[in-house]
Amino acid sequence: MSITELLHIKYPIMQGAMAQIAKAPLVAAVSNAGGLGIIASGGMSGEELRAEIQKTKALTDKPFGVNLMLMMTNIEELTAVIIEEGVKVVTTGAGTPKTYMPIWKEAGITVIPVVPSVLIARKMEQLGADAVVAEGTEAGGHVGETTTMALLPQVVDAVSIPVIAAGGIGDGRGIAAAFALGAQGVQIGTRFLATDECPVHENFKLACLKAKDRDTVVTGRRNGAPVRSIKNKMIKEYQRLEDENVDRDVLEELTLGSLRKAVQEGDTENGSVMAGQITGMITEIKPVDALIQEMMTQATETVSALTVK
Ligand code: TUI
Repeated sequence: MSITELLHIKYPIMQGAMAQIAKAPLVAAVSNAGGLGIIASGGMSGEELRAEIQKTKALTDKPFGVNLMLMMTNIEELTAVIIEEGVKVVTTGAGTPKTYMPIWKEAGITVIPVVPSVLIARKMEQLGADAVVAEGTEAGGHVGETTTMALLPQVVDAVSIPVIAAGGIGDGRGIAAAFALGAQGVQIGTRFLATDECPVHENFKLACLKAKDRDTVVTGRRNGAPVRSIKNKMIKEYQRLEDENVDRDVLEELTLGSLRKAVQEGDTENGSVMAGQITGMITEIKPVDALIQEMMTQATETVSALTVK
């Protein structure tokens, strides 16, 4: 079954679940445009998630999903809300969904874990995942080590479930490249930050427009939670402290509430501006629908340009 059939969507585009950002306005815009919008539940309580699901339902009658960030401790509470509200697609990140998989499958939910390696992709297939998102280190936020270019074909060869590509995809050329490497769909996060409907502070969008190809960095590798974000004052301080080998708590204190600072208050110097490497090629804020149309047209043109005449 193709990914569009599996998810009941028009275009093989999923929206990456960006913590505190991927809420009803963006999720509904992506689903209305023919992709799959995904609510990021990381940091939410059960009732906050329920409210976000209900807001999304009020804005679209198309399918959408919920992402569960597995470093959270309230997954069971969030799962109950997902089942009660009848959400049919769950994606997972930043950990293994092993304990919850039977509950989700029992409830008839399509489960799509995000994976950073072949080993974890294989594990997810064995656990009963319906598809996997293979996410390269070009992505924003919590990342693995392998690039999309190298990871994707290796995951495609290793599993027999559909593979969706993520990390470093920001336009139709990227979509075409992902399909060339065997993906059946793409998940796009960063490019959706710079859209009219994205409910992130304007300064965050402007930081994405301004950033160039080398302006994102990965910090926190030593703590076991590597995160890619746009270099700023806070990140430079973090790197200085990391070089000094300070205690974990000192680093945690620096990053405490930092995502909120950037996303909600627009403090892009002292906050955490998580974004992927493709932020360097974003030049324009546009509506989600126009962006998706443009990307699909460019993807189709890119593929047909390969045809031998
Ligand atoms: O999850 C993401 N990206 C994220 S989550 C996030 S929220 C956050 N906020 C502050 C600090 C840290 C995180 C921001 N960005 N992407 C999916 C992803 N999943 N990348 C890597 C993984 C992953 C890692 C290990 C998936 C499975 C896994 O399994 C470990 C195991 O033991 O099986």
